[in-house]
Amino acid sequence: MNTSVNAQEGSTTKVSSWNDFDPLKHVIVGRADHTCIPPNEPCSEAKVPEDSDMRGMWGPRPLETVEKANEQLDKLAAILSELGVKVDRPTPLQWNQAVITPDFQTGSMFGCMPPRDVLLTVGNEILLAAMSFRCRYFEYLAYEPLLSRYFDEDPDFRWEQAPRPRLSDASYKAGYFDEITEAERLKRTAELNFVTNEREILFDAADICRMGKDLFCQHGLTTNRRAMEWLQRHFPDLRIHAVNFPGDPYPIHIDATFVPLRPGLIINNPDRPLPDKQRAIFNDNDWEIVDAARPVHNSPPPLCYSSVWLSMNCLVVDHKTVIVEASETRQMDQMDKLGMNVIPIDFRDAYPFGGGLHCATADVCREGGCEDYFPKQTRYTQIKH
Ligand code: DAV
Repeated sequence: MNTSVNAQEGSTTKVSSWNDFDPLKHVIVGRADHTCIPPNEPCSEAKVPEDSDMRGMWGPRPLETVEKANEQLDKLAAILSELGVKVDRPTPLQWNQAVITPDFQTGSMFGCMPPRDVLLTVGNEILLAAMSFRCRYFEYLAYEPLLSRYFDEDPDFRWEQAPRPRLSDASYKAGYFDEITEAERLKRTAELNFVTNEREILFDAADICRMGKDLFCQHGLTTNRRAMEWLQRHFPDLRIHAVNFPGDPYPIHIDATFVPLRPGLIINNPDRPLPDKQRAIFNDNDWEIVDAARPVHNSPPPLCYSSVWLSMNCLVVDHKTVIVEASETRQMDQMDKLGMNVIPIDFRDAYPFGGGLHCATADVCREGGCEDYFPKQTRYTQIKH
């Protein structure tokens, strides 16, 4: 362990990652310190299911749960180091502080366990997302020391920030969650009717699935169409696609729904299938979309935002190796059958802090370049026609 850490010291940073499956070289693993359950705000009820134990609660999470989550995050970092992957960690803030801007106030921040939500790595660029949750407005500060270092160490690194949203009440549909039923949620997902409106550019990085020249963006509670337009102008050489998953009553982040394992292969949440028309681009380019295995658990751990489908929120280390949560035996078996070597790791204590193994990491470097995996384009998903 120590030798591999020492061997990494002094190595210069190279920021470069075009997808979620090429051999992983350098990654950020989140930390649970000081994580809070944020107070209600116009969009946060989006994420808290009707029967959740988190309803009406806010404030710092219990210390023993923070310690357990950090143990599992540290273990993930250690395993990645042993695999030869360079690992960096964010610098947590005291998240239990109010956020006050000219446009809004909220009682606390959130945390820095899921770096995937805020950092979008595209080639030699790391783009800080324009997140729609007020409690996450200053989350990027936890990554500033790392980004600053990458900037000094890699002369080609592009450190970018999407337009900062104002997040005033005008950015949200008033009363969107008032007495909303699950059936109504599903109807609205199918109709592309979400809590945010199109007044501002809003997206979470975890809504974007990177596959070389093509970025597939989930239109949902945390990402709007205007963000996709912005991303298309920001990355003029790439193709931005809008996808959505009508079976998801809480469409937040694509990485427990649509997860590529290697070029040509994607696992898709069977409760949230990609609509037929949007499948055309995958079929036309000989990509296989298979139903993910069903989760082992019937419910998420206590005080968790995410669904049981964190089972498929895996971290692909290379085209043949994947890290999966250790209790998710069905998902592990499926990975095995799909020709992947599985590294199991206990991670359920980290789930409540913002997600699974993919959420808990953000790419700095993977081998490989910007491939065109989808030379045959269809009009059904593309933002620019
Ligand atoms: O199924 O709850 C979780 C994704 C977290 N980044 C879900 C999505």
